[in-house]
Amino acid sequence: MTRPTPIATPRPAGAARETTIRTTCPYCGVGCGVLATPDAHGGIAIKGDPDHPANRGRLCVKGAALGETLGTRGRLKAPTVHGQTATWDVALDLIAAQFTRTIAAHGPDSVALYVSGQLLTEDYYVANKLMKGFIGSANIDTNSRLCMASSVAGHRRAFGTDTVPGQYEDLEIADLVVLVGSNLAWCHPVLHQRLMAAKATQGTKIVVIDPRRTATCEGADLHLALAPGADAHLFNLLLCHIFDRGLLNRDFLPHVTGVEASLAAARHSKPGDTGIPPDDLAAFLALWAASERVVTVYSQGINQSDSGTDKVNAIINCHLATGRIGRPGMGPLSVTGQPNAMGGREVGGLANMLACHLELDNPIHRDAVQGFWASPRMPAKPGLKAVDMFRAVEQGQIKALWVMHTNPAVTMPDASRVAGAIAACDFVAVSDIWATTDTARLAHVLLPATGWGEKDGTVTNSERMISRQRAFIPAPGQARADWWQLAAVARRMGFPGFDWASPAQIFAEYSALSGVAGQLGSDFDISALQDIDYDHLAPVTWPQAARKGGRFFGDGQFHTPDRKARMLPVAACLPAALSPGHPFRLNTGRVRDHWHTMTRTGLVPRLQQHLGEPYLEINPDDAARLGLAPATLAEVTSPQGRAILRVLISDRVAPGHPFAPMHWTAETAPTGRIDTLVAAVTDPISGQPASKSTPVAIRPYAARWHAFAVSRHDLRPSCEYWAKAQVAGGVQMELAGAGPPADWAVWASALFDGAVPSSALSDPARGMQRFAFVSGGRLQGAVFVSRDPVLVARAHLAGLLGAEGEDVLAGRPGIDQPDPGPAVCACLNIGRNTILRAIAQDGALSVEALGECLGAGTSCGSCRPELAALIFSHTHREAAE
Ligand SMILES: Nc1nc2c(c(=O)[nH]1)N[C@H]1C(S)=C(S)[C@@H](COP(=O)(O)OP(=O)(O)OC[C@H]3O[C@@H](n4cnc5c(=O)[nH]c(N)nc54)[C@H](O)[C@@H]3O)O[C@H]1N2
Ligand SMILES: Nc1nc2c(c(=O)[nH]1)N[C@H]1C(S)=C(S)[C@@H](COP(=O)(O)OP(=O)(O)OC[C@H]3O[C@@H](n4cnc5c(=O)[nH]c(N)nc54)[C@H](O)[C@@H]3O)O[C@H]1N2
Ligand code: SF4
Ligand SMILES: [Mo]
Repeated sequence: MTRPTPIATPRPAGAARETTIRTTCPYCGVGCGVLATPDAHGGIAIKGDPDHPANRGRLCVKGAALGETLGTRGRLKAPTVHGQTATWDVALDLIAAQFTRTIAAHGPDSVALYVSGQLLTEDYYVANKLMKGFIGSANIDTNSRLCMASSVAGHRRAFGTDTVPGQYEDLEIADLVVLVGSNLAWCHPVLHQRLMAAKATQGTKIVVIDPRRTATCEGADLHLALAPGADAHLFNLLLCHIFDRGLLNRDFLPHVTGVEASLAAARHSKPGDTGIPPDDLAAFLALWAASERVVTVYSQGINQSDSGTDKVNAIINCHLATGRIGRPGMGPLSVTGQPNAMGGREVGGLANMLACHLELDNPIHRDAVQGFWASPRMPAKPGLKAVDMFRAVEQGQIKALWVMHTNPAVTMPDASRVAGAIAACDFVAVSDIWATTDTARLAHVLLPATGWGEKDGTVTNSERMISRQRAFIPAPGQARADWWQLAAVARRMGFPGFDWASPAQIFAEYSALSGVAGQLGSDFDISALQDIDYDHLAPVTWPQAARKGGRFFGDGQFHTPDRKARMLPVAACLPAALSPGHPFRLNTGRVRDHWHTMTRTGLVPRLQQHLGEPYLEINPDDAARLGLAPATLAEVTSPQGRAILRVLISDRVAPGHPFAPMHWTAETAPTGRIDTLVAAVTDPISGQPASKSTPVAIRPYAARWHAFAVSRHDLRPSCEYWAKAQVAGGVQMELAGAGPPADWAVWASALFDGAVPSSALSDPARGMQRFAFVSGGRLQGAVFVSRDPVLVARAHLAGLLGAEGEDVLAGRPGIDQPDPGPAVCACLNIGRNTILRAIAQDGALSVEALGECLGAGTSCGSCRPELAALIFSHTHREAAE
């Protein structure tokens, strides 16, 4: 198993010497160790920590670009009240007074906290203590409800506790790794690299189960393109196969209940329900049956479903039936999304949990936590889950809301309705690092938080490894840590027990509470860490005790009253049928180089070059039927809302099942906000939204003109469609509209904030207009308008920003020279077209050959699956996307 590695001492206080600080990446749940070293130019050099057991020195492209996200420019540096800068005292007093007043008038359930799996454990602990222990309401929920809730519910149903049985190392020991509803190559890239390395050395078989052919499929032996939502049918069929082949594990079954009932329920699933070609299905069943060491990794394709919890249990059923759990190289493994999704679960951040894996609905557990906190009250019933919480805000039942480290106006399903509810709420406080997020704009009180690199605490990754995030740069302005903000409000509300001076003290209290939980039988007992040297805490996996070997349940001991695991009968069902009005099922998710609402990755030009505009990936047959040409715009509507997205025609998605990414906001592309379309349908058990299957209608967006602009300064678009991305010299923007402006020169001037174009070129017959803005002899900006999507080498034009004496309009920049295309290798900025040319003309027919020829894929390695995909497309002569 992975053992904690001793780490070097972080910079001693006051030391002037440049010292490398060990910290943890703030993005995905892989939880990679990062070395941050101040460089000679006032920046921070970022490297993977070779001693961190999660990544052993590797970083993906997002992690490697972390240094470029630091800095204080544009940050929220002081509290604001009603848009005016205020002191901390004024802002905190106001929050405390509003919460106190609201509770006095309407009871504790009239206030709520909506927090985040990106909070540090210490922040989360304080939020939970304040809300549950002192305000006396369980109305604290987190964006983990949108993310991990179905896994939590599935674990608790099967194991009696929310415990992840396995570890990353299991992926390297396994003979077969099944990735279900997980685009691991893009979303957990370093874990994917570890898996690919294991495949290269020992031939690990990999199966990907996803309706979409993702980058993850490139490294797989088998891709099952199942019908959306059919996962429970598939795993029910697997359970039947296990039984029929005599693979039930007779030694393990005494530790399991519900075998017969589960099998009986599974018999109702038919191969045709899965949508998988019979040969592929048979190959999968045979492979799973034949591989004792099998890990089934699952993520949002499972969790974000109206039957997410059932899907989780259908998977776990197969592992329990075969006893393939909790031993090296085998088990179900739910990979967590956010850096501290797991820590939030441990600390009881969800509305239906208590701290340290204790149960809110267990009076003994409640009393124990209340006693430990010496708190006046403790809610006996669960609080509202995220979707219901914002409904209660809308209906005025929740009258004071504090949102911390999350952007629900963008990422909640039915996002416009959620934004409307927040806007209409009597009192809203938001803690963020920016003032301009879609949610922050709706706040009455805005609190400046310290961000990554400025704050201290712990996070727990997908394999239960607790690592330190450490500060290595000063906080901008008056920004303060999230825990500090919460504790300060709690004290002002008159509550005792919120007097910590540091996160170390909070961690000590939390570990001590986990000891109390341990005495009540909880598996989450990290009390051995309460006296550790917090500053020097090395990554440590719980349970630390060697008796468990770092894994759970191999001994057949579960956390149910009879110590047995539960197999759950799963009555598999498919998502509700589509209606003629909304005949497409919209799948949503992530792209490789962006993190959620892009408040960090959006700052880094090289992370915009891979996929820098909101898009709709749609099958060629659908596109042809709808009359959607490549690179035009599509209008997507659902009963909830409307979006305009760039058309990306691709047979990676099946007919009827287009895909769109979730990252764009009112700041970056107002009509690209995908959750304005998504229905707030939830899983009945977990309350997790089904973010991947909204019925939509699609038609061409009737653009009369398209434009592409580059500018050294921010632009002021006034048209219906625009999407902005940062480039090295400023910004670039795609624009389009349904009606042309009366005067193009006036329009261009308004776009450039009143600047007067220094040159113009116009050909109205062809719908062509071009304007350039030169000042001080240097190009400040340019905009190219055309009737059809603009043909110009974007990177080339953006690269001319700030250049001297460029006659960009007459020179038709870049049109007559090869366009490198969107960057595939973001580290070395190597475009898709350059790579395709190397494949077709130079015969670079392997990822290694592309590396030798162009350098592509030789830095962080995140693009290697896509390089493989481009080679595959070429050699299989597929229709170009
Ligand atoms: N680059 C990047 N990485 C991230 C993040 C990010 O924003 N950007 N966010 C992090 C977070 S918080 C999370 S939760 C994780 C999410 O990580 P993933 O879950 O891997 O990512 P998603 O793209 O949301 O969805 C995964 C896949 O589910 C598939 N899917 C849709 N419907 C179904 C279905 O019915 N069945 C099956 N089997 N599959 C289906 C989609 O096609 C998609 O490819 O990523 C983390 N890592
Ligand atoms: N359609 C669709 N919707 C989805 C999903 C999907 O797959 N499809 N996925 C869902 C999932 S799994 C998730 S996890 C959510 C993620 O959704 P969100 O959590 O809403 O998205 P983020 O952009 O991560 O929001 C984090 C916010 O915290 C701020 N911030 C950064 N650092 C700090 C800090 O240190 N302190 C404070 N207080 N603030 C800080 C950032 O500026 C940003 O505004 O989206 C969900 N929504
Ligand atoms: S794999 Fe995840 S944790 Fe590791 S560097 Fe990339 S984003 Fe960060
Ligand atoms: Mo997530």
